[in-house]
Amino acid sequence: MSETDGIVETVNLAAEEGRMGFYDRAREENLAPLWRVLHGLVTAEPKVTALPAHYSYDKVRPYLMEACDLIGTEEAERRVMVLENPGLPGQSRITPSLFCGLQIILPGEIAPAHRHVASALRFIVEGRDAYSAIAGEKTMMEVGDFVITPSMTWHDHGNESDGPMVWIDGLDMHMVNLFSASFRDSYPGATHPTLKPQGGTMAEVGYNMIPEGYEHASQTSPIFNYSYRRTREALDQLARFREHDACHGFRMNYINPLTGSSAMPTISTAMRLLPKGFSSVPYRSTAGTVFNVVEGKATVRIGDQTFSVVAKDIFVVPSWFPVQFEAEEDTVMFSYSDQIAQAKLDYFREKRGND
Ligand code: 1HN
Repeated sequence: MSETDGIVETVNLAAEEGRMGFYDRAREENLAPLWRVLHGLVTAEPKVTALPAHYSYDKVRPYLMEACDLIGTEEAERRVMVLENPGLPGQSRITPSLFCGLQIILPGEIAPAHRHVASALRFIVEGRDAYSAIAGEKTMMEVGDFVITPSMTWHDHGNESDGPMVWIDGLDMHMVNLFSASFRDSYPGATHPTLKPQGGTMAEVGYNMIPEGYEHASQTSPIFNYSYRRTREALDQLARFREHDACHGFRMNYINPLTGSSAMPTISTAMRLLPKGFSSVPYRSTAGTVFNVVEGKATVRIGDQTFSVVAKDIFVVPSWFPVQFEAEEDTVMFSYSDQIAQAKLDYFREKRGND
């Protein structure tokens, strides 16, 4: 990026020489000429610095295990290896707006209670019989479950099994920090108190009914564990009678049952089934999207790069890169993106097909 990369094309560069003294004096007053930067600020197409990337679980897992030898959950607060976008190194970003990490918790360990403005999602990759306690209610987590920690709710995690538990942490703190709106508290104690029995929320809102007088102030879905068992069954039933989408296959978006909008206010989440042999029509959108393969095997073309992905792998499709899928087996993929945040701000754009 040179100093004149954003200069308006009609500006006479020779004449600029004579204006330098003015620019220097203006800088003393914290003033700068827009015409030298305008087209860098307002680009004709998305200026994408993130790169497509594939994180093979086979390659990443040994690092998670090694981290367990090196640090405990008490010392680390959260034992998470950050998935950095190779185009955005050192920034804890998988896309400009989204965080992605892999958290590992061993039998008997507790990730201590805290809360923050950033919303978080967990997507379970490996293990069983670990819980997340969120706003006073515990949920047990299984592979493929999508679990939500709403903004500013107390949460702690524990592993009651005899093996490691690994999940993806997806957070929106880069959006929060863009607005300088971050707050965080630690709970005085490893866990926070129980307020509701396990399954209480599902009884309240999980059956397409709500109790008389029920109130829910947050914009985040009250359902905080969308179980894989139910999601997978929905996809299977859907695939029996509906046409698949040419770009997305059989795709279901997670919603807040109280509003019909996305389950989280800033992060869109979805699960898709790509039947064996399915070859998608290319698709691009301004929503940078993180994928996790739950089942199957596929070839994913992102821009001019091709990745072979299998169960548990993670890959990222940055804004405006065309993506195309070839399913070698029945393949199920979870995804999260900043689509809903962009849509609420009237930014979101998408294109289907090859143009
Ligand atoms: C966090 O609070 C968790 O609660 C996981 O498990 C990952 C990454 C950045 C900031 C906060 C958790 C996180 C995080």
